[in-house]
Amino acid sequence: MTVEYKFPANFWWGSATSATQIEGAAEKDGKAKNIWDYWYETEPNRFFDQVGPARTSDFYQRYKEDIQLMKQIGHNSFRLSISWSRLMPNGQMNEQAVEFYNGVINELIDNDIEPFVNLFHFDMPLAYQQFGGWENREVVDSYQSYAEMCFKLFGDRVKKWFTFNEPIVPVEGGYLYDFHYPNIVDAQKAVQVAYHTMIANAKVIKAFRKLNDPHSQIGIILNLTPSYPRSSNPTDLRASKIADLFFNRSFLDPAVLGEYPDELIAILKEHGQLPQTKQGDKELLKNNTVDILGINYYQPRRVKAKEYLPNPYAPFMPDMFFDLYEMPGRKMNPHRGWEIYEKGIYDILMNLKENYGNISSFISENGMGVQNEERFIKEGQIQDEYRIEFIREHLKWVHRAVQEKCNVKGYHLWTFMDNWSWMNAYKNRYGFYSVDLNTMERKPKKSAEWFKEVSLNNGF
Ligand code: BGP
Repeated sequence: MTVEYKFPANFWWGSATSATQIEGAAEKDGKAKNIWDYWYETEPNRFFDQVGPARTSDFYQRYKEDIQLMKQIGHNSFRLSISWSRLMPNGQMNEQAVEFYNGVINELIDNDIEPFVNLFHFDMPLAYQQFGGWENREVVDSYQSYAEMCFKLFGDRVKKWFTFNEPIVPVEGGYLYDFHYPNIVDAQKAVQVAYHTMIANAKVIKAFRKLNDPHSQIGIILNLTPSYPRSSNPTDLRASKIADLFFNRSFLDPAVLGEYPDELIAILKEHGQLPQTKQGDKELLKNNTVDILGINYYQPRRVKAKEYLPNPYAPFMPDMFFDLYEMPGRKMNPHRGWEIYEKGIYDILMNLKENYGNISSFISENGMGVQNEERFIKEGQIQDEYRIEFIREHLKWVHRAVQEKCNVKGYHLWTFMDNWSWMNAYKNRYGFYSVDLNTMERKPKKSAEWFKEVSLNNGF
């Protein structure tokens, strides 16, 4: 077979998951509640089909079988997250959780799959949220203790660590647009939460560096949404630039460059929205940037200048500076309502090369959520041609970025098996494997078999 799109040696092929979305066992073996357990308990109607995080693919009990399935499709790496509320319920180490995560990590390594471990994937322990979560700077210190505990327990075997997955999402969902707990709308708090998250990132990196393990790396995973203006009209360009500042550079710049963009600070200052800071924060951020960046890419952001003048009395929101724009003829994933624009992944990588020192990166999530995939079963298998095409077309652009010397080292699909997702529960399926929630049976979709070939050939 000729491999037209060949990737560099040792490229990481795998998939990504998160604790709340796959583990199940939400109330088992000493795990404390996180905000998702609590929110579901109090407002089940907000979740698709009223399905909560307790009802998911049960990785907690089936991880050995699942790791065999990863191996069967050629994974050489896999991302999981550790659940803070499982590992340290009530602030103390939970032996049963240690045993579970040790089991998973060892099993992965024994099967030649490198574990990529993320410390925080949207799942704030309820006990800390009751003290304000990331609004409260003391929670940053608790998070640091938890991270240090993880390094101590698993750092002899885990060599790729991540401080956060998509830290902007809890800010948007929890403090601006009402799709994560505590679902309040308050831009000032949103800014503070965003800031504390990056302080937490820097503090944990600082603690990590003290371990002085030359074989380990630490990074952050950001959802980057390249911002494209409707036209080259200066007002559209300006609107697009501001959207980029709010939704990409607010995390990308402090994580990689160690400082916030001046333009972002100027806007927040002008509107009285600067966060509270402490002496020494600037140096902390500057001296503790990431080794590696995970890029989650699903969709671009199309932006135009505001149609109408914003109400001068309305509270501050990022959207007062731009409107979103539906580009005519754009390709859509109608299930999730997200635009599919494959070249976006290349634009992100080129931007990192040109403006962020070509930091070492990998595609940590990319994927296509589809409803009712049973419709596509033929001869007992889900024929998810659309997913194969989705991955292939994105990979072509990643390949081109590699040719142009972008420092990108791998591709992980979201996700390994169909799983529970935040408010959407089981609505959109993303996995290489389908999961029957009644029998818990896993079955490979066509994309799993295709991806196996890609991984084994290191290209396609
Ligand atoms: C990312 C998250 C994942 C996952 C994915 C798909 O933002 O990191 O946790 O859920 O998006 O999105 P959704 O499940 O909302 O369709």
